[in-house]
Amino acid sequence: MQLKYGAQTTQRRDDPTMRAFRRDRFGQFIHWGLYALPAGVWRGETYDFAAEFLPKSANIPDADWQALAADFTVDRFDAAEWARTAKAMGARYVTVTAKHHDGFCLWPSEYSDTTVAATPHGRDLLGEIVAAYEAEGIAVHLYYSVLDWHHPDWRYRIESADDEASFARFLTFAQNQLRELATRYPTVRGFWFDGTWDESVKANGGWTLEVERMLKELIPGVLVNSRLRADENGARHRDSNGDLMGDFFSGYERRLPDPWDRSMAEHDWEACMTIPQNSWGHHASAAVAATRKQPAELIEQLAHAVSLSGNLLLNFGPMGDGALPAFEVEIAREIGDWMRANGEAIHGCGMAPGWDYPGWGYYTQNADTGATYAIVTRMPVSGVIKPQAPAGTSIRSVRALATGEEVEFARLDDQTISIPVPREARVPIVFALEAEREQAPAPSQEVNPDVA
Ligand code: FHN
Repeated sequence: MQLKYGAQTTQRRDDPTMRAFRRDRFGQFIHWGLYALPAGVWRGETYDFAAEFLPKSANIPDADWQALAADFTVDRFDAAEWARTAKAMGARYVTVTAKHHDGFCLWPSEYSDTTVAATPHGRDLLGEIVAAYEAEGIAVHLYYSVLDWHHPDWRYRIESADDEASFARFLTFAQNQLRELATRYPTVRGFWFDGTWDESVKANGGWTLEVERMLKELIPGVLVNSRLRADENGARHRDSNGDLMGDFFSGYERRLPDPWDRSMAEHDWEACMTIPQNSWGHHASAAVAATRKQPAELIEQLAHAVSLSGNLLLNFGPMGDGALPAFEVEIAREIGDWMRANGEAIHGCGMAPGWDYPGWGYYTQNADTGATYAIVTRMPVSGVIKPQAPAGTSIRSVRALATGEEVEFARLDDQTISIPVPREARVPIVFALEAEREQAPAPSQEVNPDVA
């Protein structure tokens, strides 16, 4: 089907920026805005739904919500500290909410009346974040919610000529803001769109394409996630022909594909993940806290994503005063300890061709070096894992990645070995597997009497 606003190419990007994003594999998501102040609590009542949805959960009038800007004094905010924490965790890029659904902007946008300019300090918090992360060598992507609860011209659907005129104004506003962002922060590596699922946006596939073009013209090579885009039929992420729009698929949110779904490696993709069950912004509720994932589970999710050639974007929700909550600092520290010893199996790695999903964990492989890794996340009851190399290859040596020590193994057949995993080993444990093609049988020395 010939499409006007669908995918502009079926080719996968393979330029330096895309390759860098692909190699990074692990990013930090930051959700920070006015919602970090009430943290899910309004007038003494706790709303356990996502903290950033509080204006809706508690039915808060917009003026009361925007008045929070006066309390957004961010006394403990230190962008350099956030960036150091991310780096030590092993994150190679950050995606930060420039504007979330409530419309509040972390930069002093000239197009909006609800921005950091309305806070007592008036600081360009987004600019500070961009500079601090880039100083640590961490690439920055900007999250932008098209959905905007504050803007008078936002519409969920277009039902009248009036709606149409309002929404046309809204799209101009959003495009102006995006141009402003790309012009103020030209070093950013990506734009991450959200809040694009409503009928109004889906009816404006042409606008989504135009925005992608504009950003790529302003910042050559910039990455745009698939969530921005809709085609003329309202198909999102993938156009009506099934082709991916944008540079990488970003439809996995708080979930991951089946670990055996090897078709995932056909395109670039990224899954985003919360630490609690469902809050992106900082939440003060004990019930929400009770749903927090452990570092080992988050590492498992990272290994899972990389084993299917995807990235994981792990969310942090700093507090209203700008400090990172202690539990997030601790999680970042534990993941960082693991990454320092085992990051070789993550950064620069992707699917290990021919190594089937083993059940006890994940295989990853570095395409440049060919090194293959077995990341054990679920210890079999037997205490033994049995890696199986692809047909025609055989495993020659095994090394525990964290210690570098050679590991004894038994050969079960040409392709399969058995490795006893020490009972005291804390999963996720990683083994570096060296596999080689089996020697081709030596040519027969027998003389053919007919030609001799
Ligand atoms: O509603 C938002 C949510 O607050 C958060 O920003 C996530 C991140 O992917 N996206 C939306 C839901 O899809």
